[in-house]
Amino acid sequence: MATAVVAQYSQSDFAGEVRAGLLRPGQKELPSKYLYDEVGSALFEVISVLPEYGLTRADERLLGRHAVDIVSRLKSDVLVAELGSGSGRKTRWILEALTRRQRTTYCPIEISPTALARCESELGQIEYVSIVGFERPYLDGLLAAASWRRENEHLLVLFLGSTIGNFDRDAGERFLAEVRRILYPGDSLLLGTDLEKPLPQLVAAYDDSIGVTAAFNLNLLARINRELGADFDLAAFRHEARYNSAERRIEMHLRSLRDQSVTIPSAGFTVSLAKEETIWTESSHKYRAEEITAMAQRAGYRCDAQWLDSEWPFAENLLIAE
Ligand code: AVI
Repeated sequence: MATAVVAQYSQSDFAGEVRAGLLRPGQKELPSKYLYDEVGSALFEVISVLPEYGLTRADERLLGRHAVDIVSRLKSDVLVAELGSGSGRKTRWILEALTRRQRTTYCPIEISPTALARCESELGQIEYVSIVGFERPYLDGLLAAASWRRENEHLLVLFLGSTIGNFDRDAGERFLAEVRRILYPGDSLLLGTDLEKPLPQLVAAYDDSIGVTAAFNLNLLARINRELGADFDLAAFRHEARYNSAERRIEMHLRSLRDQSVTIPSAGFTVSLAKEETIWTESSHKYRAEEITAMAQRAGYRCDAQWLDSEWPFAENLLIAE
């Protein structure tokens, strides 16, 4: 695999965002993108096979069942770019369906070098597929991948796994519009979205019985200890997953079990936490199928087709740039 450019979050970006999030007035926050260091990405892989977390299996099932139909709806000659490729396992279905009709260039866009390497070992063996990886944030990487397209080649952007749900609803729509600005009319975006489901099922998915999601969440504090020299006592925090019904999202928090103060030398500050105070680390918005069609339209797409999973409410949406 050719890897085009290296650009990870710098330690000073990390320190600055940790400082801003923990010193902000009111609810303390940490950006969810920092959950995914090497340990966090490995824990997320485990989450994706937990019995309580049906999201990844639903995404894979839909792609496995409908890849041929999805690909048949695309204009011919397609360059595939994937935002946040992860391990690339789900993408195999789409690439295999495409290679029945064309040689395919696949551009995974990933901030994590480990995930890019895993993606290459997972997908690099598919005949007629060439991989060009971009180790960059999504939109930078997409711009770079778009510049690889040949004349008459259409772009198929994959944004799977309901990562859109980790954006606030408005920010998600703005993001779709920004992706649209990089596309030409007729290009497409395959968007995976987790749908609303009964509360017990939803909460269990983010608070599993063997504590993997708790470890995933707490690893963010452990990462700050490792990389910024902080002294978070992990035993003094508890993972919490709660459903915010007004916003229709699961929120992950870390609850402080006592009054405490934590020093983060590389970010140059000390923060006090009261007993029961929480640090908000992630939101996972849940959608309604018709809401996605409307949101896509406002962002400059037409929803060509939607495939829904019957076991775990989840939608695969094929959006065409207008
Ligand atoms: C990556 N993303 C779609 C996951 C989700 O379901 O929001 C992240 C996750 N957080 C806890 N469990 C899974």
